[in-house]
Amino acid sequence: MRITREDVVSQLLAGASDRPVESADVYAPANIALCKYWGKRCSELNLPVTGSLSLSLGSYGSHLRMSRMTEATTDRVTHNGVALSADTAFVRTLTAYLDLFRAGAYFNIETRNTIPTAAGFASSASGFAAAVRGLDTLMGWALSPQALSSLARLGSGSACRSVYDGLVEWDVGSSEDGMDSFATPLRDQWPDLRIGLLVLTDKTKPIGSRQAMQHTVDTSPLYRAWPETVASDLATIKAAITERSFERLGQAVEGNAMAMHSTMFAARPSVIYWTPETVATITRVRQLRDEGLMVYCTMDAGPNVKLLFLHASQEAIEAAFPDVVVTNAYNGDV
Ligand code: 2P0
Repeated sequence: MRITREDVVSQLLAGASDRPVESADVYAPANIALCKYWGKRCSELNLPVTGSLSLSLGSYGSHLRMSRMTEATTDRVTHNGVALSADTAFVRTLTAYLDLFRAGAYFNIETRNTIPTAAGFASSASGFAAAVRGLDTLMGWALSPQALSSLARLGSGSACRSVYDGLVEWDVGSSEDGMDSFATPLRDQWPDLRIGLLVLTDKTKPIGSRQAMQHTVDTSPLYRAWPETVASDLATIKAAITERSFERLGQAVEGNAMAMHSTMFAARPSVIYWTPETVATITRVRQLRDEGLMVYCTMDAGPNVKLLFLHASQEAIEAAFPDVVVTNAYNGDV
């Protein structure tokens, strides 16, 4: 029998306390995967083909205020101060997710992103992690971080990692209901790690990540090599973190992003997020490395490049990329 999101929600909420409050005001950071989540074994539950590992972006993420409306007949969603129409993709996905929890009520939701949204950095990760935190506070469930992570995954896979600050690993799990597929913070943290965001374009993406991911799994002959690549990269990345070997970390992180994009290039038809600016930035990063600056890059389902470096290199990075937005996962409590 096929397991539905409703089945999983009722399992996760069984035994939760029920002390609703008037409104909730919460925050969740965005995250950048150092080892990527790319491909699902179950799209209903957002269960991944492989594990993944990310670094949260500290104060760059989603603030969310949420309350229940008794008289309303639809949810009301405001994003960065603008009321969103019910037929935008974001509201449709969010509303379908809230259907899992509404028990007859509709929600008034105000979100505000601190990450540059127009530049395509706004992942669904911080939005869904904040929505889950909002629901937990509003309904007074007092769920465990593990349950919050699992609920966030049902909204968007990468959101399960945005429940935490710092370095976070999402376990692939093996059970059919996904109860063993949730994220936890790594025991080893690395406070000197920094992610730099580079805004290369504000054009909308040619294809959304959810669709691109499925298309790659379905059609790319290179996807067969992906699980093995991740197994090796995840092990290297975790070992490099434990050993504090930045070079080893950076090589595996950059290689993992390149391998993910290679699966997309080989999809039929090809998924190409890269623009000439993407290639120029990658080239510049290599040049800087040749000159002795320890900086690596990673790319997600979009044209923008994210830089990985250590705090000690921040000044040099800012000199080389005057527009870089430097994020620090360790602003918050890790
Ligand atoms: C990641 N990405 O690990 C990878 C790398 C994009 C490239 O997670 O369908 O929005 O909601 O589970 O989480 C983007 O995919 O996909 C993503 P769904 P999601 O960060």
